Amino acid sequence: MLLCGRFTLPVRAPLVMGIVNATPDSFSDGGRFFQPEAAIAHGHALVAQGAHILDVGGESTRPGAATVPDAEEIARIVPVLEGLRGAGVPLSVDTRKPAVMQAALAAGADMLNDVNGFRDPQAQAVAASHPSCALVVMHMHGEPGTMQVAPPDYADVVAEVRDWLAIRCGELRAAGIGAERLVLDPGLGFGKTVAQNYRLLAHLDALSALGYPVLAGLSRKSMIGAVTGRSVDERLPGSLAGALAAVVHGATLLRVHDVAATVDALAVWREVSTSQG
Ligand code: HH2
Repeated sequence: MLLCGRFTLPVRAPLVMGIVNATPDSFSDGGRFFQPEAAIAHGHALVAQGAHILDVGGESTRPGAATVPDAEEIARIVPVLEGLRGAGVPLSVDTRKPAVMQAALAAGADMLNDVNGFRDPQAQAVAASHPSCALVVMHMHGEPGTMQVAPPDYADVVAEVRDWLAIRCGELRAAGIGAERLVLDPGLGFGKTVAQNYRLLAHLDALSALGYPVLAGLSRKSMIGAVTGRSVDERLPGSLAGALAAVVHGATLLRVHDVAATVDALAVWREVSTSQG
């Protein structure tokens, strides 16, 4: 079970995390849900489509993105969290800033999704000061502004990402955070080449072997475009194939833009897997 603020989630079945980007510039839906009313309506629609968690973000982390001041990011996400508090699912907040995490928890967030992997001691302290929020610990080399300029030449990307995540989890556990609050994420598209992203996707089980649920986020990303030749708004079929591959290889949470289509794909996959034996 995953302790997730007001909720406890089973981590056996694949869980779908629907993306709510309250940003003007996200790579696939920037500007569509920038107004709080639009973001709140989108969040409710994703829950109606079957989302198990909503991930609210106020800063794009696409490659090359500039950082947003804390106050601006807080102003973007808090009204959205308040508007979605009654949606009936856990609310995650996608931020790497301790002050934003603090404000999000005060506004009722159940989960902190840190693309920085809680590297920042202050982010660790915020997480430790809250008794029950879940934490998504994501691997990222460098930071979004520059991460794709020269992705590192990992000797063994799977082992290096796994070991990095294990260190972060060790730090969080040492800060008093229980194992039942942690989720690991390889950070697909964050400072990695296309080949490195696919290698990680094919070896997610190496991360789940650490004993924590694994989240995969590849929806509409350039790793899909690289093999299909499709533009961002044409990447749904490729994203669904990637989502199913992630589940087969050990992911229990999928972070997606297209919730309804992902829920359908998972229903078919689940039927096949329960018909096997
Ligand atoms: N990907 C994005 C943002 N946050 N968080 C986790 N844990 N894992 C991911 O793979 C991940 C993430 C990028 O996608 P999106 O939010 O759609 O775009 P943008 O960062 O441009 O807002």
